[in-house]
Amino acid sequence: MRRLISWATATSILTALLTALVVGPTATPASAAAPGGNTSAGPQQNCVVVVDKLRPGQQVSDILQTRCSTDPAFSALICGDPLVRMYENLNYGGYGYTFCGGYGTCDAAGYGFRDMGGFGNNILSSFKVYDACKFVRIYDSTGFGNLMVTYYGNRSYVGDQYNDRTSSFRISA
Ligand SMILES: [Ca+2]
Ligand SMILES: [Ca+2]
Repeated sequence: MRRLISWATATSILTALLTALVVGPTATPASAAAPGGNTSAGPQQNCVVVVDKLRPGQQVSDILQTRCSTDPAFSALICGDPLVRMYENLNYGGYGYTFCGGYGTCDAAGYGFRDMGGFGNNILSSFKVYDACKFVRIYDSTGFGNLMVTYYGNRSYVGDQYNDRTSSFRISA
């Protein structure tokens, strides 16, 4: 009866299988999520979002432009009037989104983002505000539903209670 494979082939297959068995369990384990870390699928991009000013009677800022990059240094670009930069991790770490004012910094009306879907929904762990922008209201739901808290100034961590929940926000002077 004819052998289907040679001994040499059988040996190399066996070696490959043993190597796989040995290497498999030693593969890098998934690192434990740090507090404020993003454990769900995040944007994995650094994005700049230029938004229109809230008009009288308007609840939601129109988005004028969005540009993203996987380069972490990207956020330094083109943003004439940064309003707020939102980070996926605490202490201003990880990927993030910089929201820029299409018509200057914040005033009392400020800017409002109705839906963080596509802009890092449920990832927010820390943020920095710029210039006249001071008050940040974060909401658990889209459309400014379920206000969680109003912050004044930068936050290196939004806290366990509100971490990874922001789905819409307002920012104003
Ligand atoms: Ca996060
Ligand atoms: Ca939410």
